[in-house]
Amino acid sequence: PFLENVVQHPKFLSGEYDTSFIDTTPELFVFPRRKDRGTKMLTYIGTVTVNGFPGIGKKKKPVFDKPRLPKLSEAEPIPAGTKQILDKHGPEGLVRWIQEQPRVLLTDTTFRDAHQSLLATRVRTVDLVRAAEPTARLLPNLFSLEMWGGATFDVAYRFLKEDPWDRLLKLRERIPNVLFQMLLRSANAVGYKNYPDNVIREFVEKSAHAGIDVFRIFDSLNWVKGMTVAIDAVRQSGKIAEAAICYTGDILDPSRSKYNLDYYKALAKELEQAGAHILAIKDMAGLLKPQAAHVLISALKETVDIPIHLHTHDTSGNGIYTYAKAIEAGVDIVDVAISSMAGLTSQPSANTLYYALEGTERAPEVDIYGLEQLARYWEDVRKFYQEFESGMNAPHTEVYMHEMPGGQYSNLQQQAKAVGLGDRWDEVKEMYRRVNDLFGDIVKVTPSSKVVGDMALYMVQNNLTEQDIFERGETLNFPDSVVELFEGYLGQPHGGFPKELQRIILKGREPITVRPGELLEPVDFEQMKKELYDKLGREVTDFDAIAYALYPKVFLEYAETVEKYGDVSVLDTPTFLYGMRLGEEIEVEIERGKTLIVKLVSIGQPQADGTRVVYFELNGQPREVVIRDES
Ligand code: 3PY
Ligand code: ZN
Repeated sequence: PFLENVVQHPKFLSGEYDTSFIDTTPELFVFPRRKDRGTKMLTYIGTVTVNGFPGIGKKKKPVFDKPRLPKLSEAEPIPAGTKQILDKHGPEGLVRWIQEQPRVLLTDTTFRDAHQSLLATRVRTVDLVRAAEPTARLLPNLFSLEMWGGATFDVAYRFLKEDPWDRLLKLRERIPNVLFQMLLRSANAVGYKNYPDNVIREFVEKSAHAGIDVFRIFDSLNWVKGMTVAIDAVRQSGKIAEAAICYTGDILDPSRSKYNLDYYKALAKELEQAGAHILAIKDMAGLLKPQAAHVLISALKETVDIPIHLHTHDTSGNGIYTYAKAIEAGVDIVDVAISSMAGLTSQPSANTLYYALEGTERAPEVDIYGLEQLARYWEDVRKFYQEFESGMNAPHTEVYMHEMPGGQYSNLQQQAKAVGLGDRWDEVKEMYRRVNDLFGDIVKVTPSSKVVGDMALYMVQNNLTEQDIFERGETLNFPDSVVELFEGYLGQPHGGFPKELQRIILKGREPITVRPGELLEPVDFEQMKKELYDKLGREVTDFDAIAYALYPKVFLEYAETVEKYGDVSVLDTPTFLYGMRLGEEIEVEIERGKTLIVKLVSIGQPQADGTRVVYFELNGQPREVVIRDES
């Protein structure tokens, strides 16, 4: 207030006062922070040590080995790669280059889908950043690195308390040679509902600017109309629009005729006409069997002129065989993960595919020694996240029955436990399939898969059958997500909604049939930034504004955590997840060249007010913080 009075004084404004002291004694204007970074960080460490981490609870911190990082000479320049081809020759030039390659190309998903599918998306930026330069040096021949989008954006803010944009920028700085790829849920962006068109455009533009080159765009009902805004925005940004068909059903099963070969061929043609540079087949659950892969890829190669990129999950254990058949049929690019982060609900292993194709004409150009070195690093890092493993430890052919996407399996299992259905998990899986049939056999991928999951939980929890839904549906309170789906807010499924069920669920309300984005008011980003500035009391970036537009509540909670604990992304993962052991000493590099040494000395007894004093040493000086004991 004092300063405000001064700067608004007429004499100050007219320049009558001598203000040269501002320049000569700048230290007068350095104000102490409300709470210093060291104290905030100790408060975080103390809190996790005393109360545990969400999803892990309070567990004694295990002793982990230091991850084995490949030792590489930094004197050599990083080899050029696909990024240079795109930057020099543009999307069309890159597409021509893909078509000239006799060998199959690889996308490495270790930085995104692999950990989304195996470790509930929990891998943190520090662990990715450490692997970044070694990946750029050891795997320069990759087509792309899938490293962003899908659930990583939301989980970064929600659970990891870090900024996904910061991840993108840091990785880009260290990996200048390989294309960066993200998964974009069309009108749902990286969220779970439809957003206004201008939010999608803004998101694409800023992501492209920050470093994304290839956008894999899919719609959770394979509704092309819902994908056009995103495809156009990517084309406008000068980047690669990879439009995806989500694969469901079984083209070789005559009893599943809804999604037959003609369906996929027509869709492929439509996406090519909508402007796709590349066509992706997104087999999110791993349902594409080897012979079907051969039939599908052969047919699509004849249908479209653009390259084809195949994505699968190895849940059934058939992944490598499926890829071998697809590669035989001429697929251009396949998605793999580094072996120690591959298999099961993740992608098939890059290392395994290398050996499967060794000596053949289409064998990928990849350094197996590089893959093995990176596998050691990921084997060690994966242990940090052991509490987030799904517990699936063998091939799971039941996926052909329930058709659950790789990324959903462990999530739904957690959801089931949370509502007390942990011991009825087999029933939930069966019900998931029955709900699919009830809904008219729909594509199941985020967010439509979540709706099927919500309905399955709801039916098991309330002991409902299909017959109950039809007989007593009017009196039932369906989950919100189910109502939204049937209202048309996720778009339109192939063949339409089952009419009678729709009538029951909507209880007389009219569904929409247009693109939801046409009905939503555009977001006024300037106004939103002002609003956020008032809420946060700090400068608001374009990145913050987009995140806030996508998930206001999650973003504000993230901002609150940063205010309270500072930037926790700088902590090593074991400390972030488990806190510290008594007597342990760690180093935290809070910014380049500035390191804090933290030692946990002791934890005091609980006080009458429910708090404990936690005693640390920070750079050798005693420091204590008071932590509320939640137990
Ligand atoms: C996502 O949307 O996050 C997916 O990975 C879908 O498969
Ligand atoms: Zn996937």
